[in-house]
Amino acid sequence: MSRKPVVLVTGAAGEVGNGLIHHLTKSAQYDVVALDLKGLHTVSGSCAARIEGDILDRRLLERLVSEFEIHAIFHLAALLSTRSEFTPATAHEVNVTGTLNLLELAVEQSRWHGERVRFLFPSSIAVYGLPDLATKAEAGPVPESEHTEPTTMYGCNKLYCEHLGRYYARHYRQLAVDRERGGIDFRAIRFPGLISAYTVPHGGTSDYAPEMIHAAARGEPYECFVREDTRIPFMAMPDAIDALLALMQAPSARLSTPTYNVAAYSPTAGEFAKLVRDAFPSASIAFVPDLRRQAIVDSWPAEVDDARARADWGFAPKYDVTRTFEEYLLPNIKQRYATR
Ligand code: AKB
Repeated sequence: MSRKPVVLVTGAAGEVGNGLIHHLTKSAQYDVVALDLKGLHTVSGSCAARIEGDILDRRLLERLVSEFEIHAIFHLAALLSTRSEFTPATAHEVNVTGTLNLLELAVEQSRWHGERVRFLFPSSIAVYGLPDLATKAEAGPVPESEHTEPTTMYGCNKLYCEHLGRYYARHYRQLAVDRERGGIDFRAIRFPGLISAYTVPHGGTSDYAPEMIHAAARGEPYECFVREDTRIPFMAMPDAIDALLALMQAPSARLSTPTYNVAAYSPTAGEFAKLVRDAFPSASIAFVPDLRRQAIVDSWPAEVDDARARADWGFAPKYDVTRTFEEYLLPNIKQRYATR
């Protein structure tokens, strides 16, 4: 029985998933299987299948092996940093055991069709843990190898899964007599805060930027939960999706590491608020720091060094902060709320 060669996207109904599937199906280069717990009706594009299910459901994953020939996986399903702090054990289950389940699925798939499965994993700036603001200020653009001491369950999960992916790609069954070669081609991107014109994230600690602009577009007052001087890296969602697609398509020989930093700009929360007020003069924005969430964001770098991504696979964000507002956010976000 022939199975359809497909690309599997988990977390398909999420912020990144929605945009990624739109691009994947538009190119018609891939048949896409969209998997998420719920919300798949929001996924645009003609998917080969939309499956509502849990990445912790091993019987469901076995069914995927029997029905599809999976050649690439974008594993986007995760609980983000703030939400994970309220349910750390559940976050570990979803973020780590869920990822382990998908890696096992990829190995099984590779056994069946004999090719390496490209496994794209969205890691995060949350894997970094700067110990204090003085160190954060002195650190400058942080490279992949420094300050990887996360202070959140989510950051620990993401850092561990980077190593888990590297293990499955390079050391899996290393003591077996019939050691299988290279079932998985694991590639990870440490994303900064992501800003979408179409969706607002839930449960993240970088959410203040997208929340602020969407509140202004809706004409609602916004209380920002971090200080005005808070600085971390951000990126427009289209650049995040382009980065995932570029890394997936990069020849393995070009890649010097499994995990890459990417970023585009690092405004302070106050600078972001000025851009929002310039765009929405009646915007009501107050800074009311939540000291516990503030401590998380203060442990994340102000900037990351993405030189490796630029050198190895040509990462080059299209949107700086000005273009993000003028060409991406404002025209789309105004239209989004005008039709509401
Ligand atoms: C979060 O805030 O948890 C995420 C992230 C920075 O990975 N948006």
